Amino acid sequence: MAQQEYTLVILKPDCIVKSLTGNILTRLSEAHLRIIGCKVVKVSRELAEKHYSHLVNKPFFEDLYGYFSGKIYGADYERVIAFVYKGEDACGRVRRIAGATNPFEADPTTIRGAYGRIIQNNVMENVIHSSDSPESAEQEIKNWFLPDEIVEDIYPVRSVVENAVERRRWV
Ligand code: DAT
Ligand code: MG
Repeated sequence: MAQQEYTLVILKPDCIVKSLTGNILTRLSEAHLRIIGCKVVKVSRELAEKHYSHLVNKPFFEDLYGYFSGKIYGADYERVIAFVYKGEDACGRVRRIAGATNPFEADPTTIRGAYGRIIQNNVMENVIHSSDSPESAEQEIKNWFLPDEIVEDIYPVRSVVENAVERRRWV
């Protein structure tokens, strides 16, 4: 079997605001990968800083955070949808369908070229995140998902017994 790869895909808040989720997932289905994890996430400051650790010190980080967290769109849109995809050349295949970072430079047939734009403060509304390499994917997937939130064991795990952890349950 061909070498399997994993990639983290995030449908960003502008994707949700524009009701593009189904459309983008259809585009991604052309990569012939399989979804092995999926969840809706309200992005905390801590998670955003981990995810964009290479950009935390950039002057545009505050604006990037406002966009990526969805805060600039209001409380109904403070969420993203995160996926783990699996398959041959998963990172490359999704990146090619997603297109270049800057929507104005992206090929118009890519997701970012077709649906992205630049808004105030030079924020790139570029619809989708995808991991740029298997190494980035591993770090990013571990930031976003617990082992049991993915239907296959993809990286080594360790067992822990957690006592007295307070959790919320339905009444
Ligand atoms: P990509 O999302 O293509 O992997 P990246 O990791 O370099 O690109 O940057 C992450 C996001 O940060 C990107 O989707 C848009 C934003 N960004 C990057 N460089 C920027 C810049 N110079 N000005 C404004 N936003 C930027
Ligand atoms: Mg990146």
